[in-house]
Amino acid sequence: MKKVNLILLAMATLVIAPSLGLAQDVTVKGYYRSDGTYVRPHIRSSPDSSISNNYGPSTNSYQLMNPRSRDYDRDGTPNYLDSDSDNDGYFDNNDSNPYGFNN
Ligand SMILES: [Ca+2]
Ligand SMILES: [Ca+2]
Ligand SMILES: [Ca+2]
Repeated sequence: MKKVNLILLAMATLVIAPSLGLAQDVTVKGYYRSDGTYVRPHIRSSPDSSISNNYGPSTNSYQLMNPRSRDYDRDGTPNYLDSDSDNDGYFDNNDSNPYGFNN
């Protein structure tokens, strides 16, 4: 009986887990911008109206494919969970440069 429950739980997890956010990531293939710059393949969050849940820029190749490890201000809270990713006092959704560019 217990084994059956475990199998059912495992199956339910496989079906439900992707709908909880894991499946929302978008894998972007490498491409060239119109100005000729190459954009390496990377993973980003699916577009929505909120900036604060974005993964933000990666700072190394590991972060490129592991967006949940990106932590711009290195405070231990990854960008997608950090409401003020660059720690300048302005929340991401009200920050014209949420990752510190041009600040
Ligand atoms: Ca977003
Ligand atoms: Ca952070
Ligand atoms: Ca900010």
